[in-house]
Amino acid sequence: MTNNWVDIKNANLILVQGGNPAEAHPVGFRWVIEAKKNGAKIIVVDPRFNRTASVADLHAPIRSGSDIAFLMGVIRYLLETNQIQHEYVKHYTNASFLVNEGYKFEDGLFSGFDEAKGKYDKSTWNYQFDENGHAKRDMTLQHPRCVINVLKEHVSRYTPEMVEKVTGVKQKTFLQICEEIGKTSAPNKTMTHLYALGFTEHTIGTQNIRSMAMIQLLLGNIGMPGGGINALRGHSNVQGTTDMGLLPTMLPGYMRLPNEKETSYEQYMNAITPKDIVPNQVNYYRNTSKFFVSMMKTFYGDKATKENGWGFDFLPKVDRIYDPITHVKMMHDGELNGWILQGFNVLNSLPNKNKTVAGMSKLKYLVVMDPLQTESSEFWKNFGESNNVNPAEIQTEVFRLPTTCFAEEDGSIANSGRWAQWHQKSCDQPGEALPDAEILSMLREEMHELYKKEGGRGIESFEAMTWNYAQPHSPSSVELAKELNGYALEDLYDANNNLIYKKGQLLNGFAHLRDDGTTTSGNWLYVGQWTEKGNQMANRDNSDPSGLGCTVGWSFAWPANRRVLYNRASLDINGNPWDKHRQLIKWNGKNWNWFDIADYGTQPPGSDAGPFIMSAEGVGRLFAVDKVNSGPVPEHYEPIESPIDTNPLHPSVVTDPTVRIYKEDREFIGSNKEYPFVATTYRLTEHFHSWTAQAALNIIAQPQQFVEIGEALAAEKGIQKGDMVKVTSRRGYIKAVAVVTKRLKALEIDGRTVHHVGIPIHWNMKVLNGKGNRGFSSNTLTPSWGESVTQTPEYKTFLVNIEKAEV
Ligand SMILES: Nc1nc2c(c(=O)[nH]1)N[C@H]1C(S)=C(S)[C@@H](COP(=O)(O)OP(=O)(O)OC[C@H]3O[C@@H](n4cnc5c(=O)[nH]c(N)nc54)[C@H](O)[C@@H]3O)O[C@H]1N2
Ligand SMILES: Nc1nc2c(c(=O)[nH]1)N[C@H]1C(S)=C(S)[C@@H](COP(=O)(O)OP(=O)(O)OC[C@H]3O[C@@H](n4cnc5c(=O)[nH]c(N)nc54)[C@H](O)[C@@H]3O)O[C@H]1N2
Ligand SMILES: [Mo]
Repeated sequence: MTNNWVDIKNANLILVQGGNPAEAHPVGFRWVIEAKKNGAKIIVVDPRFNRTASVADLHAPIRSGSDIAFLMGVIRYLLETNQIQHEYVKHYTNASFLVNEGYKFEDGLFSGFDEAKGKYDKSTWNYQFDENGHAKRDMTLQHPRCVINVLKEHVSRYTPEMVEKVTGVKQKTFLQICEEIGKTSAPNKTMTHLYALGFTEHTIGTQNIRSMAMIQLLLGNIGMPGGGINALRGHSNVQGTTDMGLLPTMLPGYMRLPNEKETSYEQYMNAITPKDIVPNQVNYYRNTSKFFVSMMKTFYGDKATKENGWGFDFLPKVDRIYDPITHVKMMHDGELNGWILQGFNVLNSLPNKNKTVAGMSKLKYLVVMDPLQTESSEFWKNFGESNNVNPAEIQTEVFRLPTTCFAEEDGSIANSGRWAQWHQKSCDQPGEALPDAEILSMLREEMHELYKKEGGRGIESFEAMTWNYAQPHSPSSVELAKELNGYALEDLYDANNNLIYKKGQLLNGFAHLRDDGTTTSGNWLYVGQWTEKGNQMANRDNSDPSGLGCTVGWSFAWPANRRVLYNRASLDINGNPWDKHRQLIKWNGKNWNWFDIADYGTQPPGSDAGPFIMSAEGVGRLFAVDKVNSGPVPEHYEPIESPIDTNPLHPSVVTDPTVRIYKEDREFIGSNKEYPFVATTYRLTEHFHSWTAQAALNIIAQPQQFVEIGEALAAEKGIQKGDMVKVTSRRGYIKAVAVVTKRLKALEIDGRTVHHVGIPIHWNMKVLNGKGNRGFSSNTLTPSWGESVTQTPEYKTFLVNIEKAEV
């Protein structure tokens, strides 16, 4: 979230598009209700009339996978009707920047497409530069190559008629929503946008989010209390795991691992540190070397020296993408022998379950670290139709290492609003379970012994690793939290030669990190979480002098305990608030800190430096220079499995050409002749993934696997509520009870009637239904192709057929 949960109460309009917080985030949803009590309107754009829609002022049923057409239509409306926050757009976005003359968009493709590689050469997706290497701007916004004019031209095709044709949202409803959104272009009105997987789990996920961010920039809603673009995260600490770089190609604090071609520290650092392209900007990522070197000092201690590029050669180098879908492919190709699943129930979570099972059957060994007995650890068992395998043919050896769960450990959890909150252990774990950190440490010790005996590749990195814990086999949460925060390795002095830290002291903030080897920090974003004053994550003062939910005495929010990111954008360039009732920061003669911690440093009012300090331009991007793989501005592409076979905007380019589809997965693409209905998968409040399957109260509340269909589809197929149905995709089939509902309506798309089939995700082969039958995994049906930036599979839009099952 750019903002935080409590801040939602400050919004005038809440747009929920791409999520269902009433069901998936019922506790945080109280802040939506608070906003409603304060007079806010709620709009839900979702294929289903879900529980969030039931408390909304307006619900627009939309075809799953078509949000970009809707959002580009909104941008067209805002530009046509002149409902944008002009001052904000002019000074705080790249609207005035001139776009490279070589950039163009024609017949569904951006400039630079390489047909053979299926990739874009992004060199024209950039600005025009002057002789000093600075981007050219026209502050009058008149030049035809100004970003705002290029954008106007791009969105001109997204008329209300086109929006209806692609998305199924009636023009009247669409325009009603546009009108409400447009009102928040007033400097003292804000919209917040809440989203989760309805936006991300598509082959166009990154562009969905970008579209919304662009709308919020045009309206001047980013940096404002009650505004922002707010990702509602999934598992309680998934925010923390991404911050810590748990993706296979990432490092902590959103730095990427070096790739194979980067052979030195200097080369790598040069590639990941943005150059100034507008003079006098904060460009905070200019400090990347300080974050990186401090992290390497944490990883490798004295072994990381200036001479060896801070231990650059100890790091693994990336040669290809390593996401779980790729792991499964590698198993099929015989390139992967073993897999460690730590808190990962792949049989419930990865797409195309039958392919996953076939891949795992080729593994020599599988290690499952989990507090529960999971489907994945029993993938080799025959569960009848829902897992039809022959155990005799599967030679994979499975090791189960039972772990504790959060309530059995001390530690911190970072929520969607970036608050790291400390919690205490409530009870001991049962049986042989051990904390994850202890299991990993024991594995490390065993590996170390083996290395000592046998040697082998990677021994240098392994031996260079620091491991300074009181009990090396069992690091404590406190030790780990302090290590992440970071220390001074020497006495440290500021520019005026004043002592700021004595050697060995914990650091207060990332501004003190250095790239000369005198500081450590496991993750620059978390510096300040545990200082010499103690554990900041355990702070529990919820006083709110701002009245805006800015409780800086409660927990630690990264970065630097800031509650609203880009908060400098809530004031005009002279430092006057856009809304005097919504002011979090103000100039105090030295800096901007007031109720909130400002992210703008010490530039006085009237400074040239833009408020978007993390972009080299200092402004928000309405045109994304060379960042996104599928285009600098979002464009509607059909899902890989499309119910209409064409793209009404450009019939010659139907789907996004950059989507990642492995060759063998092409045979799994279903056609709408065989599979005419659009399926989408989602959550129910009463279950958490398949964890709750054996918990009596959850099973009582929601006993049986079901799928939802609208009345028109039920009538067409002769299905009655309560009938057992079979839902089939090109990947496999599931059986479930039919729920026939008014909440899913047939939509008219490009002259065709399109029906949705709604499939909750919680059942699996081990999960019992009320009658003692096993369930089926919804992921038997879903496809493995993924988005070109994140590789996220298209879980939310694919094609199925449905028929009455023979009982
Ligand atoms: N009770 C409970 N809560 C949970 C979880 C759980 O299992 N149980 N899981 C947690 C996790 S890991 C996560 S990531 C979050 C997920 O939180 P959410 O993303 O909110 O949950 P979902 O139910 O997967 O999907 C949200 C909505 O997206 C809609 N949708 C589908 N396709 C589209 C589309 O193309 N466009 C639009 N606009 N909407 C679409 C669906 O109809 C659904 O209403 O929930 C978390 N909270
Ligand atoms: N079709 C479809 N598929 C989806 C989705 C969808 O919307 N539709 N959503 C996707 C999303 S958003 C997500 S997040 C994934 C979820 O995919 P997974 O991450 O596989 O999610 P879970 O089923 O929650 O499995 C996590 C496992 O972690 C274990 N666990 C809990 N606490 C601990 C701990 O402290 N230590 C260890 N080692 N283990 C622990 C749990 O017992 C559980 O078995 O599924 C994805 N798959
Ligand atoms: Mo998730």
